[in-house]
Amino acid sequence: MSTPTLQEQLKNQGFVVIRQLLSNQEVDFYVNKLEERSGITKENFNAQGAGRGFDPKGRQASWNLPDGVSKSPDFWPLIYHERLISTVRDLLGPDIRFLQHTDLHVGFSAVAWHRDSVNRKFGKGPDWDESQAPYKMVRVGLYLQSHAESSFKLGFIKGSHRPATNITLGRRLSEIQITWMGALSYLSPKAQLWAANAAWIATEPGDCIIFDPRTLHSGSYITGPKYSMFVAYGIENVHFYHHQNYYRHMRSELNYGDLDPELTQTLKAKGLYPDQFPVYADIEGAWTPAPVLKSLLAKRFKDGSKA
Ligand SMILES: O=C(O)CCC(=O)C(=O)O
Ligand SMILES: [Fe+2]
Repeated sequence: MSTPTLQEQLKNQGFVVIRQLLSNQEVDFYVNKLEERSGITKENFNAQGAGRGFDPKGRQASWNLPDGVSKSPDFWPLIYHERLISTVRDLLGPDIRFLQHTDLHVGFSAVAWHRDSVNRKFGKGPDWDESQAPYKMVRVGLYLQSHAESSFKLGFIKGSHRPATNITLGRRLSEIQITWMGALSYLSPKAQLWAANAAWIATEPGDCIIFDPRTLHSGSYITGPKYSMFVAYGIENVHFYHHQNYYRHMRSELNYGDLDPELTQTLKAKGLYPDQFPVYADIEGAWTPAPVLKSLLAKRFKDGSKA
C-alpha cells in the first residue's frame, strides 16, 4: 500500500506531522524570543518540578499567551513562513488566509483531551455540518524542545474530527470516555496517557503538527522545558467566520485584540488577510468555559505582557 498523501492524512486522521519545518537557527531564535517574552529560561525548569508548572524555588514556570503570535512582532514571520504557507496551501488549497487563533507557550502543556473548535461536542452545531460549506481550517503547532529534555508528546484521537451521519454506539461511548478522561487531568497529569486509542507524537526541535481543530488532542505531562507556538489558517467561508468571531469576541477571557495595523498591511501584501469579517452575536452551541473558570482565566490573561 502506498503512503497516504498529506491531504489524505489530514482528511482521514485529522492531523499531519512535518518534521523539522523550522531550521536550527529559527529554533534558537524563537527559543530566545520566548524566554525574553515570558521571563522564563531553561534554568527555571528542573526534572521534578517543571511538569507541575513550578521551578525549584516554587515559582511558577509555566506561561501561556493566547493571541500571542499576533501580539508579538518578533513572531509575525511565523505567520507568513514560506515553507509553512506552501505546506498549508498544499493541504487546503491556494486561497488560504491567516486565522487569528494563536498561542505562545513556555513550560505549558494542555494536559486534557479537548477540541480547539467552536463546537466541541461531537456532531453538535454548525462546525459539524459541511452540507453548505466545507470545514477547511487548520491549527499549526510548532515545537522547539527535544523529547529527551521535556518528555513531551502530543496525542490525537484519529478521525475524531470527522462528521458522521449515523453516529455509532462505539463512537458515542468513546466520546464520553474521553471527556471523562479530560476531567481526570486534575487528579494526575499522566491520566491522559490511558486513552487506549490515542496516537502520541514525540516532538523534536522545529517539528510542526498541523491539525483540524475538531480533532481531539491532548498534551502529555512534561518533565522539562517546553516551547511551543501556534498559528492557524483557513479558507474563508461560514466555518472560518465562526471561528474568527469565536476567538476574537466570544472567548473574552482569552483577551484577543485587534490585529496591529502593520501586521494587517503585511498580511494584505502577502494575500493572507481575510476579505471579510462578518460579526455574529451568537454561534449555536459554541463551547465556553464555566463562569468560574472564565473569570479565573480572564485574570490570568489580562496583562499579556507579564509572565
Ligand atoms: O500542549 C500543547 O502543546 C498543546 C496545546 C493545545 O492543545 C492548545 O493550546 O490548544
Ligand atoms: Fe488544543
